[in-house]
Amino acid sequence: MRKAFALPTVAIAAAAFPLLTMGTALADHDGSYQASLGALNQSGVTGTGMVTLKGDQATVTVKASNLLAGSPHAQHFHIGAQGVCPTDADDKDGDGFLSTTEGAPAYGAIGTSLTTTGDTSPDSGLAVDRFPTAEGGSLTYERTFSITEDVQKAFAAGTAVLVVHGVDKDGSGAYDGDIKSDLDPSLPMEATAPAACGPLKAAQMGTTPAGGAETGAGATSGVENQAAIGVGALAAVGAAAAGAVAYRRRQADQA
Ligand SMILES: [Cu+2]
Repeated sequence: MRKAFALPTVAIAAAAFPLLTMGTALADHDGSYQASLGALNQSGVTGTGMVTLKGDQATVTVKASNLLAGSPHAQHFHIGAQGVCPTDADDKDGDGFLSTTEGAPAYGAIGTSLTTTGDTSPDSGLAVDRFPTAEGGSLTYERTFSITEDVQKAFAAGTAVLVVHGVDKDGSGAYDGDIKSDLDPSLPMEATAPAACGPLKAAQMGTTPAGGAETGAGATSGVENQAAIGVGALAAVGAAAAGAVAYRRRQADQA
């Protein structure tokens, strides 16, 4: 009698288990990551970055101060290198600037562009009209969007680095100067040189109650976000191109 009951129970449990695991499975990078921003290029910039990952959805918060006021600041997750920040000693060409390229052996290439709207791919790396402007020298950024698999893996590997660009090195109050950007020679170096950098390290795990991840609400909102980003990205291609031209015109007028 007892044996007869036991078999169906096991069968039911086995049938239910795959559904249960699908609902509760955590990607190996899920969790919170934090960066403490340190100054590069003697910018004096300080700040913090916080990223919460759940599947491909990233909720990103960046706070930074002592930035060039009233100017846009490109910001990215850099990936694929050592997961550390360069120093001014990495100014290999000795032009007085640690350029974005000179920092790449330490922090890698752009994996995600932390734009305010639309596309977040590396293609938007210099879409200055869609990066936050530091009103009064400070910026606060928060956005939730999907990140690509290579960036997810970088977080898991501890090689994702938050970098904020744009430094008024000569103190003129604008991005200017004779040295041109290594990324886009139509821009001054000051507009693209890294101003602050911080490796994104896994924060304390286990702050989310066990079992809290299986709620359906997060997954639903994630799908909605993806749809919204898809539509936004199409519109952004044209806007980014127009914005970049306008930006260069403004810079040219100031020069
Ligand atoms: Cu960058």
